[in-house]
Amino acid sequence: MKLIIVSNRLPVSLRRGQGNWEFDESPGGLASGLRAYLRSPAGAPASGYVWVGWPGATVEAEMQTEVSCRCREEYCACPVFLSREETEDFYEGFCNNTLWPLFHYFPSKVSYDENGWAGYERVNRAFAEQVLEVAEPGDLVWVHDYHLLLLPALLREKVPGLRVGYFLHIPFPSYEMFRMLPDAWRTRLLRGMLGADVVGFHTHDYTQYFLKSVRRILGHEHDMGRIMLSDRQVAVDTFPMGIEFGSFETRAAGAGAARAREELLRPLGDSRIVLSIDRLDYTKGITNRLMAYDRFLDMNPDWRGKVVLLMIVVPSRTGVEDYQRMKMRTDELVGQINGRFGTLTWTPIIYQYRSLPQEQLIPLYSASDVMLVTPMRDGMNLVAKEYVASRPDDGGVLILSEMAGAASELGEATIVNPNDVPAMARAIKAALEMPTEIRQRNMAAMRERLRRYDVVRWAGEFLEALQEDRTRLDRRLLSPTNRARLFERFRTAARRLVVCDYDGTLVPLRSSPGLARPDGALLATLDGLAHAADVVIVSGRSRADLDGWFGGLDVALVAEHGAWFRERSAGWSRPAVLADDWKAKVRDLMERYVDRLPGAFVEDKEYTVAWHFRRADPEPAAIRIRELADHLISLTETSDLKVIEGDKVIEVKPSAVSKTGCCQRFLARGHDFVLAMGDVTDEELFKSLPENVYSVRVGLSHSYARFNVAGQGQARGLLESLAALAAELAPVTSPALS
Ligand code: GDG
Repeated sequence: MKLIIVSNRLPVSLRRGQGNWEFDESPGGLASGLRAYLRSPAGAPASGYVWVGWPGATVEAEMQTEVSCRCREEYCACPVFLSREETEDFYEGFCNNTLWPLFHYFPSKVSYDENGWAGYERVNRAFAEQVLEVAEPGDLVWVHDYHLLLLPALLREKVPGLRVGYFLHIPFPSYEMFRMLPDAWRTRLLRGMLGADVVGFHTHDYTQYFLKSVRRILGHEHDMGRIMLSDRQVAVDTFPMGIEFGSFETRAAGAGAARAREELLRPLGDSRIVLSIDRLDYTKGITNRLMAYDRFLDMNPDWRGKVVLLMIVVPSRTGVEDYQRMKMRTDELVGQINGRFGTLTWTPIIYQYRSLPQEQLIPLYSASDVMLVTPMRDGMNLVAKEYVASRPDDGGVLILSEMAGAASELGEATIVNPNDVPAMARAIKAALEMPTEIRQRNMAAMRERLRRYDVVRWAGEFLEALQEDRTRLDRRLLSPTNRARLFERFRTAARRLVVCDYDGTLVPLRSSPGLARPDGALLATLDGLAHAADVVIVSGRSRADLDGWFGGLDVALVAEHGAWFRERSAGWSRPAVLADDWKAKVRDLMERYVDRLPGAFVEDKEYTVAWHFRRADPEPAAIRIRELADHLISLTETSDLKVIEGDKVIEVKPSAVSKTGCCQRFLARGHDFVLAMGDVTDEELFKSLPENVYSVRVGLSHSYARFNVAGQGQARGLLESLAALAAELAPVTSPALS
């Protein structure tokens, strides 16, 4: 088993040298974090890893083989080559002009360009092809970040059994923001992510926002973060990314950093240092930060001449006009502040517009009294964590935006709102004047947490979840061996019985009960099965529905959860005489709740009344259903009625009515092979069955059934195969059910 890491950028970037391509390490939190994990003793599985991604430049066709070989041999990397046009539509287009601003809450900057979307789809497909070229059975694939939201589903389409994890490094926005995308895009993006077995986010909020969008847009519920799809589960969870804590700590305490610190501090004399480092981006809050520093100097004349803001802005997306404007605005503001407060001997802001080697970052971190990390939005922000890790002296104060993912872990930092310029100005003053004892206590607490949850632990936990999850699900599924045994038992049995639920087992659940009619293939399957087995369809449907659909087949029927049954080639009977005088009261109550939830409706049957909410908005439905359930339970608690909850439906029926009770009459007839298949509403039946019965629950959930099949499609497949086998067997000569 090898690990396949997939990210937009490879950990190496190509640069055109003299007549040749040169290779540099790619910067950025994702690349350096994963590099650290792969280097660690706990990292990369024994059989190795390969990294699939874009090499950062357009490589001419004739050079691609050579570049691929070098990437493979020297960096375990597998490049995805993209044309200039592809990177424009994909990267500059959909990634940076649509997803980036939307996911960072800048809706006015979002472009809804269709070429961008087309490019995004095309490039995600190109990534899928490349991954599939290197993937082998048993490999783990770990897809990263917003550039590749469609990739997990594309991979699963081609290789359904592949283990795929997905991690988003930027925020997942609230539903109100995400829904701004056109329906076709937002649906595809969510389905793309749900192609993974495990989906991870930095914070609990992002996880919740994602689950909410999935519920509202795709209609999939979740149970403690597990989304039940028709054929599998997706685990959605929070994994806050850490840093290589030990490495920062050791280097900060080393002699090299001490020398560099000295050199840095010498020209600054006794000035206290406030540090700011980020990529030039509108999400980083650079303008507001400068305004806060301006306000701080304005309000605190005593501090003038005694403090310096060291501001490193790393160039990014330099070709984009918006970013060029931002650069001009930053230059201008820095000039204004230096002009307004500076003297011949003191410059308030030392501003560097360039990238620094990491070796220079660490002395900067460890020499600064205050670190200002005040993004407008940030998925996590590793700079904040690197600052904390680089303070083995427990010194320094971190001022951190509440909009950075890191704020949910670093509560001991001075937390600020990046829109509140006066509060940030006050925070700078308070940080500079913070008593040593408090400063050290805060720093020590944050360091302890980051030391424990470092990048190796982060990656390890994610990959463990990916592996664990699969193992657990595998255990519940009807395995090929058990399936073969079931077929053998069916073949050799003298009398066979097949009991099947209808909705959710024989046909998929539909938005309205009227839409879930049996298709021709299903009728043929049941007819084929009835050739060699006694077949009973057990349903909550009315007898009129069942008669209309299956009246022509030689099968037995159970309607309204057991209120009625029909033996093969006989009329309908009731197991007991039932009262229906309670129905009007229950129906009235349910009607009241229909008025309170658009899309809900009441189905009135002979002995049961059902309230359906499959077509309703799932958010308000989740509230109403609890209220209605409470109300129904208190209304019926002194009566002989029972409230049952199904999939997007709640029903009231007489207690005497039960599928289980009704099925017992069919079970006690000396069959030596029994298969009972059903869904959530059949748990009571599964519980009552003897051990030798093949009980099969449709969907991956805990169950009293012996086995699970992943979804309704698989349930149908099983019956079709049994029907094919039945055709080879002798017909049922003396039907047991008659
Ligand atoms: C995404 C999310 C999330 C910075 N300046 C220089 C330099 N850096 C290094 C830092 C740090 C990394 O770059 C930046 O970390 P961020 O956390 O800001 O992450 P990004 O990679 O920009 O972006 C972000 C992250 O993914 C991880 O999930 O935290 O929210 O946007 O490691 O040290 N490195 C060098 N020179 C610099 O001048 N060498």
